[in-house]
Amino acid sequence: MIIKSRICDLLGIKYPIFQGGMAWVSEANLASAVSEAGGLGLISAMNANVDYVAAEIKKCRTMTDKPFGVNIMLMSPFADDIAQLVIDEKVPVVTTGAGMPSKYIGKWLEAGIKVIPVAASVAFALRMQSMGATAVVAEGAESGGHVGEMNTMPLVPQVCDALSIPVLAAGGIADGRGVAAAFMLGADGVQCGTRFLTATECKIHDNYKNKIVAAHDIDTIVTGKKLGHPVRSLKTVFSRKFSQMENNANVPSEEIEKFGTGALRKATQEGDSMGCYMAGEIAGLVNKIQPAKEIIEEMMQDACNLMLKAGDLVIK
Ligand code: TUI
Repeated sequence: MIIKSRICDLLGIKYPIFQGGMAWVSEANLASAVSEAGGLGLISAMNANVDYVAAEIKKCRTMTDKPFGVNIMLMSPFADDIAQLVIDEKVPVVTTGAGMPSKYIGKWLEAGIKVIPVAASVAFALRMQSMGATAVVAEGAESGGHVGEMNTMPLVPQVCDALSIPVLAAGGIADGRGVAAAFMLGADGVQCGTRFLTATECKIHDNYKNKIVAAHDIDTIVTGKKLGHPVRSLKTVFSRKFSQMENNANVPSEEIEKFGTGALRKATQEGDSMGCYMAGEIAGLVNKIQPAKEIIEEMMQDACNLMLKAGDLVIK
């Protein structure tokens, strides 16, 4: 049993499931494992320079010959250079986050790259479609990391109604139930981040994986609203302190910004208690460490079974 959607044919992938491009998390090892398993693996360009991203692309190609993508975080100081690199390297798919990719889209499409921006509102998604985007990821605020204002349940069907290109749902999806629900909302696939944090091939510190496995439903918090870039992460000593600083009118924004600098790296590389453990609200549901292939096949098989069984609820 398999769910085939438009996005599978468009990208040449087996399963309509993307692994989110997570800063300090999504490198060649994880991305290639996801692509090799039939999903779309993504390398995060995060704030890294061209040399780092070029090396990850090369490494990914030694580990899989299946399609993969690069996620460009548009707040990166190297965004212009990475935008050119993906053209030079003939990367099959580019996703973007945390901003407006308008100035690059035309060049990417001309180079034959499939362009899939992350959108957090209908207006943004429509602009992306009008610029020729191949598809969009509609990401709700249940997601980990940088978040918009809309939640997945209301965002996805509204984006689907407004657009004719494929829509991938993201934010709060980590099992077959989430995948089935996304299709019911009109999506053509899903993007998952948090679930892949505990993939065997994900190279983050064990403390990070263990915190995800141990997390409960109410264990995430959004901080950074005052700074203009809200971020969802696990409640930790770091995030509580960050939140306190934000709620104290006497603490200047520069001091808060400084406190947060390097916190994601500390979490992913060192498992430090003062790290920022970005994670989605669905972390409470993620409770085992397993290979990416198992994650994908489990999610897709469960979704197939649920979608078949759903008809039993309908009385004609
Ligand atoms: O980009 C993400 N998630 C991220 S990026 C990131 S790195 C970071 N680190 C520290 C502080 C801030 C960021 C961690 N997580 N998801 C995709 C996403 N994009 N969510 C929301 C958006 C978005 C926001 C604004 C997309 C477009 C947008 O447009 C603004 C505009 O110009 O209209």
